[in-house]
Amino acid sequence: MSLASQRYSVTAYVALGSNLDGPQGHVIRALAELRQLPVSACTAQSSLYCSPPMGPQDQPDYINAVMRLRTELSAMSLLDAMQSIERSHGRRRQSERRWGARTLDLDLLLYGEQLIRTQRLQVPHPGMAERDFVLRPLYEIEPDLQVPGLGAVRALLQRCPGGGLRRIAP
Ligand code: A4P
Ligand code: MG
Repeated sequence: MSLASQRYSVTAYVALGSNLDGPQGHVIRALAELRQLPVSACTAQSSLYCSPPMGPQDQPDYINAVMRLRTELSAMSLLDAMQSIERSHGRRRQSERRWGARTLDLDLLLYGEQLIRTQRLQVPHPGMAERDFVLRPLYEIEPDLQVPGLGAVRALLQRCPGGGLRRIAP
């Protein structure tokens, strides 16, 4: 770990997903943009994965990945920054249906050990334990991770039904 990242105090995990308009490009650019967040440093990045859609099946496959950061941003400031990146990728929430196609979805999976349950932000992200496209990349970058309130990522992954996920790029 670099000197710069040692002074940051919270470890956060962000999940990325895209299935519209050249999804691999959206995810690769968003990973680069997350690396540029203020008072933050990326400490690990998973491979890219391709996964069949969870939810409505009449939509393209997704590209997914997970990034680990150390950050001095508050959880809310980090969410603000993530939503600003989503908007810059053309994300328009009003025209979307639940679990429907999107150019870029950034979900805050974990923020330190914190359990956050506000209307605007829920951490750990609800549903992460049922999503192999979240758990596999998370396990790849940190196999011994303990998810606050949910247990070992290894055990969560073993219990999670496989959904045809494929690793496509390092
Ligand atoms: N919000 C609350 N907690 C969080 C958090 N931890 N991280 C709030 C991010 N946002 C959080 O977000 C709606 C609101 O959730 C935000 O305004 C924020 O204040 P959203 O991104 O519009 O919707 P969502 O919560 O992500 O729910 P939605 O639309 O049901 O999408 P999902 O659940 O993320 O599912 N299949 C595959 N294979 N791979 C995928 O990545 N993704 C989806 C989208 C569907 N199917 C998929 C995939
Ligand atoms: Mg989201």
